[in-house]
Amino acid sequence: MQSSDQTLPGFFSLPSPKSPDYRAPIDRSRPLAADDTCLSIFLKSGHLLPAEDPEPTVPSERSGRPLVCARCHSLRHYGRVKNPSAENLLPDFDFDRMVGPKMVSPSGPRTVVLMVVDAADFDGSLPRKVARLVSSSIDKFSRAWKEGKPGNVPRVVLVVTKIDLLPSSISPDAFEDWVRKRASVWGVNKLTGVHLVSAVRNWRVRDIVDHVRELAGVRGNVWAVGAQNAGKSTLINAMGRCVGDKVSHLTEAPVPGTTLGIVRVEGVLSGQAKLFDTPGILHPYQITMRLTREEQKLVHMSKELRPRTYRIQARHSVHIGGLFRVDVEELSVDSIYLTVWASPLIPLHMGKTEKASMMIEHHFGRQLQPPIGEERINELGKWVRKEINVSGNSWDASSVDIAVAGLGWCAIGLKGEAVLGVWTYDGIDVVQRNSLISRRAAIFEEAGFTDSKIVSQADSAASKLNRSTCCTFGNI
Ligand SMILES: Nc1nc2c(ncn2[C@@H]2O[C@H](COP(=O)(O)OP(=O)(O)O)[C@@H](O)[C@H]2O)c(=O)[nH]1
Ligand SMILES: [Mg+2]
Repeated sequence: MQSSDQTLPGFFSLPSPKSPDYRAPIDRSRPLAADDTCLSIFLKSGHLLPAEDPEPTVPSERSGRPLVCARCHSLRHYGRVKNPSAENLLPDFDFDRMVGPKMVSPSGPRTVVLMVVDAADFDGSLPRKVARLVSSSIDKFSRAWKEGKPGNVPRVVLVVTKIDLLPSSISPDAFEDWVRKRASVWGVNKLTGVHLVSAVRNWRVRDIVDHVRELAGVRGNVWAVGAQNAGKSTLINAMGRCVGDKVSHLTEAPVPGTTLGIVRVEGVLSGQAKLFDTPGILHPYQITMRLTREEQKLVHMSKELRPRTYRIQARHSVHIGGLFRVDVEELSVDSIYLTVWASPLIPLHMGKTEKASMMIEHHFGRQLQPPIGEERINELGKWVRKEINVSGNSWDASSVDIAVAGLGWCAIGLKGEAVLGVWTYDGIDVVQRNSLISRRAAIFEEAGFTDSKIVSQADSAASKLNRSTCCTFGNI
């Protein structure tokens, strides 16, 4: 933290007046310790010191209130960073250099990898590079172990969080089965455990604490890893609440990149075992990474998701905001069911594919948000098509999902075959997978725009513009 320039990250304004025994919040003569909850660029660049000096040195610790920098204060209380332009000054956290080698060292204390994945964006948020790294070191160290050489085989615990966003009707056993199969597609198949939790609702968090404590023993290192915004800090705070209140509170916010460096969390594990929160891994293929804060608010899921279902024929298209479009190009049957699972704040549109290309020109950035504003369309990238072939054998349930990283997914139900053209911005990941939720809405959506505040505001702005144009012409 620093107190000299409030436009730069880490700014902390000193309280005044100061008592005679006041001591500066930061001893600038030494680097910050690894367990400081607000981290500076020091930590981002990896200059960690073991936390050896637990003496209270700052006034807020004495008063029992945690010391936070202006950035964390703004994130905690207002859900946004204090100075967005200063964010660019923060160097990217080098996960491969700073965390990777520590997680897979052949000797030293046992490593437990707590892989945190967002239930509502499973494929987009699963940390693929961590998956590859731990899978290869499990293989390597298991072989070494068998040959009598040192081999510190990492234990991987997969935590699927935010399950409160999924419909409560979902069966936990079927969901766990789905999670294991999906994880193994990404190479995560040697799991020590799978936990399905909600950190905000405190569902099954205690089980993780017990499991992780057991795995870490008295000396192990537990690394919470995951994509930005997957829910790591919220989960660790919930774990802390389970064990008591002598736990450092981490800043959590719906803003990618909230946590800046490695944070050692005190009080959750026993003995000398250590728990570390890490900065989210950047997944450039998640659409949220390209959105502004206001656009992210529209995409952010905060409540249990409700299905929005269309019965749709060939040569028709469904838009999810101005971010994703599905064209039903060819069908072996009359129609298919398409169910959108995404934030209810995103407006949808269904209509003929022949009119879809003019939707970009006339409605993206207005009725179809995000993007907010037409000028944002080009900033999001090139609008590209990918072909997906799907087949199914039931009219009663969705069988295939088309998941869009960071956005949600479309579930498809059909008894036959279909060729779909899916459109989004270049580089955004779109994957086909077995359906996570097979049910659909009881009442179907109609053609045109879905009812929403965004659509009605854009419509009234457009008709106002039309009226004023008519008046102008009328006066001529
Ligand atoms: N609905 C729901 N939201 C969650 C849950 N856990 C985290 N979130 C939200 O997800 C966003 C990112 O959480 P955070 O812990 O900061 O993610 P991190 O970047 O991985 O540390 C915040 O808006 C959280 O409130 C959960 O269990 N359920
Ligand atoms: Mg965090």
